Amino acid sequence: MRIAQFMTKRSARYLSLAGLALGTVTAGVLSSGITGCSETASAGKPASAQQEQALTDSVCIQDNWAAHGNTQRLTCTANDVRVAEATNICVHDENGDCLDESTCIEGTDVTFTADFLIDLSAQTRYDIGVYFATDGGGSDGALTGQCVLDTLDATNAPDTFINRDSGGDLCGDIDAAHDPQIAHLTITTACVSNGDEENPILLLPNCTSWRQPGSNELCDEASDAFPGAPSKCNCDSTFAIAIRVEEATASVTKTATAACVTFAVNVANNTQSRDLTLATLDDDLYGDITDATNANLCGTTCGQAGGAGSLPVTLVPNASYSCQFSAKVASSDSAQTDTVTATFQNETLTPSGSATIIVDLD
Ligand SMILES: [Ca+2]
Ligand SMILES: [Ca+2]
Ligand SMILES: [Ca+2]
Repeated sequence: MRIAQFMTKRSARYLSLAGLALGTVTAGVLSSGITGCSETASAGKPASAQQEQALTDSVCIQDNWAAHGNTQRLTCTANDVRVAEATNICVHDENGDCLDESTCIEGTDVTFTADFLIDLSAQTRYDIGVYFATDGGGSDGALTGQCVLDTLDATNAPDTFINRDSGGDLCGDIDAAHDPQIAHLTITTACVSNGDEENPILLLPNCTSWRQPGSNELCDEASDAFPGAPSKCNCDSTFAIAIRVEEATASVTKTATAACVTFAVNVANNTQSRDLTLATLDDDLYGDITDATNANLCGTTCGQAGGAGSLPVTLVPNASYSCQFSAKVASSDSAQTDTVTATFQNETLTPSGSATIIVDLD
């Protein structure tokens, strides 16, 4: 998963303050903070399913060969039987249904069903074993590591299955009259790309094994399907099928879009002998700054019983009322001026004070 994060620098600066005489309101910028960030994220989920076929084993071909007491390295130089093609691909979703598009997320497991065409280019061969690497294959494809082994039977190859053996042999064979074999297999494997940068598809290294006349033995479980000799197998470590491999990507972007700027407000009764009763404080850009529910505000102490005190409030001569509010200021290259105006009960005076700021978050 790659994460990209961007945070723009911010700057907030104030340019000027202004106030009026008599009842005086001053507004100043105290501080600013970033707000209004957004995030997006997504991630893929692997699907999983049980193997459906009866004659399967979780073993790679060299490991299975060795498990039967063979010490030579397999060479798999023969070409008698090979996996030629995969068609009718269905990538399972978490419910086992086919995805609309055959894709998998690199680094996760993918479960799919496909029809594998298994070609014969020799005389009759017996007890076909089809090994698929389920770990991407590593350096040696389906020779060692993690693999699934399937034999052919009437269930997974219903249209082409033939078994020319008798005596309890269960493993499908291939002959000229039943070529190619078509194996309908469900495989769960690591989603590994074939490395094609323009069209990355699922790498599915595989090997096939068979028995030639003279080494045809009883095959009644999947692990009996191993080569009749070190050369009697075929491996394709670059085999890939049409399941598009997508990189597991997610991103988070974070952009500063607005700042909370805190303004200080001071309302002074500049008279010598007259009480003034402060009634309201309104900002021409942000509205009622004594309303804590005002959506334009990040917060306010103005008019708050637990803050600067509720309004109305009586100011004796030379007394003042001080509070502060924070407002959401959008980023802008140009100066923004807002003005706070006070009103008083039973008075017509409406003093105001302004502050001009630039909040440039680029
Ligand atoms: Ca391997
Ligand atoms: Ca057989
Ligand atoms: Ca056999």
